[in-house]
Amino acid sequence: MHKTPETGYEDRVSDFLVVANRLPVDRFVGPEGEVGWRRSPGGLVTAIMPLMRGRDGAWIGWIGAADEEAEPFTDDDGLRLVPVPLSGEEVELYYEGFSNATLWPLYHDAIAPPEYHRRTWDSYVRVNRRFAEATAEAAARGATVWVQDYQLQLVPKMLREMRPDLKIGFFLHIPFPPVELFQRLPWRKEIIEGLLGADLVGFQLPAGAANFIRMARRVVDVRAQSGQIQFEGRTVQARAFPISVDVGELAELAARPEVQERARDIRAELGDPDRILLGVDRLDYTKGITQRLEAFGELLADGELKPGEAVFVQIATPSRERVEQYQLLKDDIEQQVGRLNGEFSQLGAPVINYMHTSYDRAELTALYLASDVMVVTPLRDGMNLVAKEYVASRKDLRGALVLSEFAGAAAELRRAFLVNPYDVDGLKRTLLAAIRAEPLDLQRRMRSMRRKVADYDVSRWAENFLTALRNEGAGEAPEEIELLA
Ligand code: GDG
Repeated sequence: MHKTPETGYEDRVSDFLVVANRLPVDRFVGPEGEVGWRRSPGGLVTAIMPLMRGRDGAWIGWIGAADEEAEPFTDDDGLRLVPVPLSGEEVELYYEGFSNATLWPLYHDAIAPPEYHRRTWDSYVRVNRRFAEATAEAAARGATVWVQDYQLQLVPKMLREMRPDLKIGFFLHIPFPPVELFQRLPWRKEIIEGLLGADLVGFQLPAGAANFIRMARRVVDVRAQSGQIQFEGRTVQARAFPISVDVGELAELAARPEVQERARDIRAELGDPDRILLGVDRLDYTKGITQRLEAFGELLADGELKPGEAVFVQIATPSRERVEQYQLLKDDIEQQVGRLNGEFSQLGAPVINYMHTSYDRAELTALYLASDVMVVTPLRDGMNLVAKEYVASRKDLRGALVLSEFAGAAAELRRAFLVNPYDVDGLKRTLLAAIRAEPLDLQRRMRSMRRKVADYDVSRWAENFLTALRNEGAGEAPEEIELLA
């Protein structure tokens, strides 16, 4: 697309653009060798699709395969997809390197040591510029742009320089760390300035917004009051918008007879133990998987739990497999599972069922319904959708949620069995309390948590963010855009 000299951006079509590291589609090759695209399931795309309907929406992102160029295309639902290519080297430096070996651990309390390399940073800058350019190319005059997450923190500033007419929002899905940690980053000023290019910067929790404002005060010359930052003659809002799940979709799945049937089968296949404990996570060191298995193992070793009385099912979805810390963690978990099963299992009845694979939504929902105790013990987590999905699928008011205090979700789900995952004894006590809780107690807790999740689902999250963005002063937006039909 080209800028026509006298009219500006009229030939650029999209007036609402989402910019994320990944496009919400996966490529597949059919039986005849033909290439197609399949919508990848995910809360973000479900939340955003209704807002795209009736508008000229576009999604800008990487197609997930290195060294592949693809032209913009429109999927079966009418969503325009604009692929941003990444070379193999950029996947290694920008994605696995700076995003996942520097920013991810740093923003999660440096649970794993963050690496600082100038080469990966240079690649991060280059790739962020490519995303900004692709967006500037595709956006209509005065369009609204919503940039997602830690891989793209430089895009708001770059985009504003290219296209001051745009309204730019940014949402960070992971925690924004305290000043003491963030200031280690050699490129802290560039990141803060990158984010300040937005009109609205959204965080999961108020603490994230407060950390960001504190850091902005420290590294650049800004004034800030009640979440409003004055920067280079503009106002930037920093606020919390806790993300949620698609409650309707989960309720529908959980009500399907075949899903309920599958839940009963799962229990039978596990040997009908008294209690099934369940963990569902990406295989990531932030999720506290080894901590929860250690506590479970000690309960068996102490004789507090008898083998056959309780079975642990741990799903660990493969993730970032080429990053060293993830390979180490995978080995650790496998060893731990092997050791505990070797020690406590009986023939044909392992105490831990460990699956390093991913399942479809229906199977996941059946697992939620089959389990008695959902164990969510991250050492740090922006929100944790699994906790909210569990609650949204338990219309039967059965089941206990054990939830780390360090998951963003703990701010809302106060009636969960809250726990500090660093405290092994506390974790053991809490697991036991959840295992032994009275049905009436569980019902009361679940009812209260379900109210919270139902009141504020993922569509409300998206609407709230976009309403706040619309009401925020933008660059030179020529007219008010009706975002919410
Ligand atoms: C980041 C932040 C924040 C998992 N296994 C399977 C599967 N899943 C789905 C879950 C859930 C999602 O993946 C995981 O979301 P989480 O929120 O738990 O964790 P992150 O991936 O770390 O997400 C997090 C989130 O962004 C949103 O802002 O909450 O704090 O870290 O939806 O159900 N889905 C399927 N099969 C699986 O095997 N289909």
